[in-house]
Amino acid sequence: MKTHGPIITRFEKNPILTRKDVPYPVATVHNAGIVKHNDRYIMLFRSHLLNGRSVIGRADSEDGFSFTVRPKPFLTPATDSIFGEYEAFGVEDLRINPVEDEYLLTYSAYSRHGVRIALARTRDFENVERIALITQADLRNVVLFPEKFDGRYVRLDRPHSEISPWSIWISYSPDLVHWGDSRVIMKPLAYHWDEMKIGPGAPPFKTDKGWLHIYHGVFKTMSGTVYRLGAALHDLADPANIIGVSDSWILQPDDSWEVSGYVPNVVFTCGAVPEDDGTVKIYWGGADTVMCVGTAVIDELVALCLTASRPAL
Ligand code: M1P
Repeated sequence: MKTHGPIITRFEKNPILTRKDVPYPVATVHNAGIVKHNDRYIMLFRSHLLNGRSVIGRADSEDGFSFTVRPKPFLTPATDSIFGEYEAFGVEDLRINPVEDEYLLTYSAYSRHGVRIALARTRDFENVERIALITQADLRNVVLFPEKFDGRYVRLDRPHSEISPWSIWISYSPDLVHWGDSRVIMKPLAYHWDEMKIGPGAPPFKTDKGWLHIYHGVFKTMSGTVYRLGAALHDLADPANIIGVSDSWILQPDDSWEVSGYVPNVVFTCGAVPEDDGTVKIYWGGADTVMCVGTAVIDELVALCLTASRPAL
């Protein structure tokens, strides 16, 4: 196991995407979901429009580092049906969840009623079908496991709660629409880098030792909050069982575009791509303003969870 030095090696040409790369007027490019589809990397990123509301853009890449943005946004707020009512203020922080033979898109839907999570599906990133609004208000950061367990879909989410610190919960569904059997599985740890709140980050991916989940944790300082990334390992057969959580963060804001921007001191992930060579590309928004990428060795992340672990609950 690595005992010193960075766990994530930042790409030397970060940031990989900024508002200057977008052919329509936006203030930011951040918090992108990403997958490798037909040997191409597809990134669905969030941008604040110049009225402060968010849409989702699409960028494509051959190598996972150099991206070209499509001329028009990929997903804008619906204007009809129940989705129109709940997406009126914007769509944010989309995750691309590869589940069985399709991609399930989970994203924050904002409206005068608060924030809730919408779920849509695509197979080709051309046709998108909205399925359901899968949470009530004040819930964010939903990621899905790539496989069903006992015939049910499984998700992680993060209710907004001032009563119990913002924690990570698990829920199950037979049909993607109705969710239940919810319970908390991971909490912020007092006097620790993630003591204020935690939230699911990238959709979990399979390793031979467990499902690896990169999450975000927040610490409150005298001059604001700091968003960092951590790693947790879930049991392969029962993802509600967390078998290890890295005691130390794996990434913190260091580069100038992570320390300063739309929201200072933020690294926030919505996507990671495991590669055949045993590495994983981890993507994050810097200061809610730009997109960055770095590479880690999967075995080192797993070892960090198993050998230097803090309690999950
Ligand atoms: O500004 C940092 C992040 O704040 C919120 O995340 P969370 O509710 O998990 O703390 C979101 O607005 C997120 O988009 C943003 O990056």
